[in-house]
Amino acid sequence: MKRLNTQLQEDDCPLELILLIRTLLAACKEISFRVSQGALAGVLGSTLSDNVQGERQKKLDVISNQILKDILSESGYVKAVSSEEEDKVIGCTNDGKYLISFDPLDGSSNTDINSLIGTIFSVMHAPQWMEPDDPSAFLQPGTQQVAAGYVLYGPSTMLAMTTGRGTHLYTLDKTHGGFLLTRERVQVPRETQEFAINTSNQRHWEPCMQKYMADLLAGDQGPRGKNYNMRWVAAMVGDIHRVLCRGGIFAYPWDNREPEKAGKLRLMYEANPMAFLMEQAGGGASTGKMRILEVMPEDIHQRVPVILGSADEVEACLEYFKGN
Ligand code: AFP
Repeated sequence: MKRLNTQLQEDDCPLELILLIRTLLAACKEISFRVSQGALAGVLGSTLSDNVQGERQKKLDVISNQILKDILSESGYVKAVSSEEEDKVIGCTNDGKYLISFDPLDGSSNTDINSLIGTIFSVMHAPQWMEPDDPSAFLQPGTQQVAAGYVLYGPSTMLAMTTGRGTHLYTLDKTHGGFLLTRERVQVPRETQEFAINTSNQRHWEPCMQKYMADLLAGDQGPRGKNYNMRWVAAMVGDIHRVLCRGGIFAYPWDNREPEKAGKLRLMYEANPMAFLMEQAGGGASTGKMRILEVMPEDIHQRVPVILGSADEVEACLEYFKGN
């Protein structure tokens, strides 16, 4: 099986980016180990503090965030990092060439039930003019990402990553400690009969999204003319992994429970990296109004509605948004 390094070289990835990715993955391997220790190491459960998003932090959120910050800031390749768990960006090395945004532990409410969780990351070039702690340098659209992916801490520890030459899946071989290529150039099937949308929120959505869901639920008796199945992991990283592997549509639309927020999921830490992976695998990625990767960020913690997955199903969903 091909090693990660070999695949990155074949994809013409610059040496410094390869070294950065390897450093990032060293941090993820450490997180994978900590996660696997679970209750034996006393890492389950919540802390007594809230993060910048106003969410109660899990102990593993804090541990994963610290591991990533420590390893990346000492690497020499990174000018600044931005984390879902941090209020402000953290300046690292002045001549570092890259900026990294990450959600250290997506789906962290799953930690206590031993279910899927993962680390999501997005890498961009650092502008030369920027001061390391300047958040404005991060405000680039997702089209500027040079690498993005996630590490999924499941029955196997898996990496899904793109550097703009397709989306590849790797599996961590814990016997020698390296990620090995286990699926090259993933192609998401264009059509699907599976959705991952938290339908318990349906009554809070915009009418167009409610109508889309009603038509999916009507199955072969409705306008879509086919039956759908539903899956919901409550960790985007797990749901997107399934969509990459066998197709599907994942959405977290805007809803009126907190109408001032554009959605639940974060543009820089969740939507952009997943949209890059999805498009590189032939899938679609939209906010309902525009391509996710073209959203111009105004804030590092900005939220967006997301619709991602099998290209034809995403298109079908977007038809309901037309004229809205
Ligand atoms: P946590 O990391 O706080 O568990 O949130 C995970 C998440 O942001 C995303 O990964 C899930 O798809 C989504 O929230 C689940 O949200 P609901 O709990 O509203 O279904």
